[in-house]
Amino acid sequence: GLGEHRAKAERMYSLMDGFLKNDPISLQKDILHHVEYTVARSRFSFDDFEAYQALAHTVRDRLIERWHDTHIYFKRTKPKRLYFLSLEFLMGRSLSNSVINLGIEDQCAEALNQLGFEFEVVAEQEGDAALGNGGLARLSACQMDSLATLDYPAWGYGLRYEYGLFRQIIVDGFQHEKPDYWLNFGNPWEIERIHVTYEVKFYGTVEEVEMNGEKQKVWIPGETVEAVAYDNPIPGYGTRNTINLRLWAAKPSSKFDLEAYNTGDYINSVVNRQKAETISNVLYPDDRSHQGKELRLKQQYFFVSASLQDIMRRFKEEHTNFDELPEKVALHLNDTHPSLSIAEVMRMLVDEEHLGWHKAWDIVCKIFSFTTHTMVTDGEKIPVDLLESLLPRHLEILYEINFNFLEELKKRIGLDYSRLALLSIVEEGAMKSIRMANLAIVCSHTVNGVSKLHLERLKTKTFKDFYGLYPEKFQCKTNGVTQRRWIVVSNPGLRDLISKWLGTEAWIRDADLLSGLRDHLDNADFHLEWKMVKKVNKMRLAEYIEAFLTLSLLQVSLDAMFDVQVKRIHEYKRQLLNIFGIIHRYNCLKNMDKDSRRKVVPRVCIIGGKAAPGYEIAKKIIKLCHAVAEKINNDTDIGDLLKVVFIPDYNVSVAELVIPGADLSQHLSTAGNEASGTGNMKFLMNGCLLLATADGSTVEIIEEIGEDNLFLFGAKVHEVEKRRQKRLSNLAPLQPAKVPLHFARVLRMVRDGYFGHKDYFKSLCETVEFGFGNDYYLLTSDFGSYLEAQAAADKAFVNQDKWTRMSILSVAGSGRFSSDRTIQDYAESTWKINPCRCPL
Ligand code: KOT
Repeated sequence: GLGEHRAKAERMYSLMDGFLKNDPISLQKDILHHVEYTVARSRFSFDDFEAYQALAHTVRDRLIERWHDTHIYFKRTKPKRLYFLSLEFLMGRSLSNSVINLGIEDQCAEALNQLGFEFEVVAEQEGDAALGNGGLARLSACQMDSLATLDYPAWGYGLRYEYGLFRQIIVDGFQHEKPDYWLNFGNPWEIERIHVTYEVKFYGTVEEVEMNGEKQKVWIPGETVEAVAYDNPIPGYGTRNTINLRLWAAKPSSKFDLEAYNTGDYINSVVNRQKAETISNVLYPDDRSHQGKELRLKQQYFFVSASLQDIMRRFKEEHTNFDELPEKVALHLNDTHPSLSIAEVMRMLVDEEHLGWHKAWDIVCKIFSFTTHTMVTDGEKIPVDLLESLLPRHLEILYEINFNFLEELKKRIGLDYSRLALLSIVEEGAMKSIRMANLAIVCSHTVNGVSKLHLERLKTKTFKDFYGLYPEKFQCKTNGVTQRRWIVVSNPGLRDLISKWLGTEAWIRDADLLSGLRDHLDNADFHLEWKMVKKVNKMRLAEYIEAFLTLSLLQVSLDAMFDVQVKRIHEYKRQLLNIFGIIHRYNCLKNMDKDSRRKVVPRVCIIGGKAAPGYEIAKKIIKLCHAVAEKINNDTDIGDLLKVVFIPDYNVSVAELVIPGADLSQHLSTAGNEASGTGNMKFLMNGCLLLATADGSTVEIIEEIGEDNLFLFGAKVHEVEKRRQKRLSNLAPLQPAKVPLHFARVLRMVRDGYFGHKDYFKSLCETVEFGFGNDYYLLTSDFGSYLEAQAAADKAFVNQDKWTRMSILSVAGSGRFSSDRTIQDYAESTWKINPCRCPL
């Protein structure tokens, strides 16, 4: 009865009363225990890396405890769960983040201290988990942190790539890629679940069989691979809740072994086993280009199949009737990459659970939501040929979904074949293929954009026709980033300063409180401390630059403005505009007399980012950056007035160092190209001023802090199309007066070999020249406005009082860009899930 139930609950809660203690002595004991028994080193002699491993395992134990408690609690309360499906997560390092979220940083630091170690040094031993490319993947990581912190009953699902995003090394100014074998020294942050495995099937044929007098399709697969779960605990901040990021690794199925006996070809079958593992071997390094490769499709399905088997198993453990699925399960598609899930759920419900097509379809339409991260119309497509051989049953299901969709559509819009062709999930033509975005939109109850501007573009351009059909599906969920990692972990000086002046640490769970900093806007002491924090961060960054780039013996001045552009290299992000601006600045300096030079604000221009290995133009941008740096940095006449630094191998941990040390950051995408941008938010939170176009989420940053507190430039979204037309038409003069003159001069310098490598840079120059690339991203027409914004930044920097006010107002206005706000919005209006807080 009830009493028995209560007694059982009480027993459980008392067991849940964590038994690992968090005082420095207990932590120290555990660290030494792990040095001896996990790392297997003598507790009398171990180095920084071994100290890292031992501390990591000490923290891991505590995470596991909370992880268990959380999951027992979820199992008991059976809330509606969110499953966040993403092929990419850029987690970065875990130690500092975990220790902070567990609230044991001081204790850990003290425990280490007494053993003769320093926490920061130990934390730096950890390598990044880089299982993703860029913005989309880091967003997933920020969102996991918010889901845990806000106590949502959520799970993340992803792939455990053995090789994460390639490491970038620079040789002679050229990018080279090195594999990132990140699991080399073991990974203490994952728990291998050798018993949580599922079979994933590929290839084969579809046959029709009679079952209970009805015809039923069955898929007879040709190949089986096993998926093994690796769990990565995600601790919330200020809560006991610790959720799970479950990543799948491929391993050969025991079915492979059977074949070996059958064919007698032992050696070959062992070699073949190896092939299974290649599925989760390596992350595709292309930021948003889809190549229709079979291995990529295999990865997607492997991920989808394993995750959905796991999700369905859990659902069936807790519930008996599939009608309950929409009340208990929300499946979120992070871009189109996991959208095969739709066909897979249909297959499971129809072929395996025998639900009947219409009933299954009804359920499917209630459980999926979808976020798109791109402005472009030309989205992910899967060639039908590939699907036909790899997933024949799924192809049939996709055809049937499309058939039903088009039939419905005909009833609504009539036989307008050109429109039907546009909306169709199947693209006919030379290369027949499945349009994943169309599939996701048709089957999801919500389609989310990642900024207001992005949503507007989705409605009026990218998915205009779909918006006409389903206006209620389209929603805006402006991105956010977690202030735990982007302030608390990466900028401890600012964290302390904010907490001191707000008189509370509550902003770490409620970023809106940051607006309270405005109360101290004119306080001289506050200003002084604020500037001091920035200075210390600039010192850290300068040390890194000087240590890393010893080859060029570069020294940077702390009085200089640290001007930063770090992100993936893309033409639309216009790193080239930045470099052209630098060359122009150099020209101006060269033409200045001594007197004028004295008034110049010294600059350190920092650029960092990876180019996709096959993206030639992006690679040339990196080389140009180095060529320009070499010329300028070695010009003794220029001295400290201008330095150019390329930071190699930009990743999450480098970002944690660079962002807090930046004075100015650049976000230069041609308006209408960056769906949101999240780097801008990280810089904003760190009191770095933005120099940016009115693109993506920057438009909303302006709403929060006002146009006066950043340096805005360039064509607005509505002007871009006109300017492009103008560039191409013969009627309008191509080169109005003065400003393009500067641009032309800079371009000519690069083209004529002023920075060497004339032939190599030719095709790069052509992207902005007429009759060639036609300057699609409008560098020419934005150049004048860009230089004006740069001049405004110089001017503002001279007035340190004004600059500090702008910096304070940036942080004070950053509350809306916490991923906590984004996640709460998703939870309430898209997923319909409630917090489920594990008792302490
Ligand atoms: C990659 C492949 C296909 C489609 C989209 C992408 C993609 C988009 N990868 N990263 N993004 C970025 O996602 C961020 C988070 O929403 C945005 O802030 C940013 O604007 C996107 O470029």
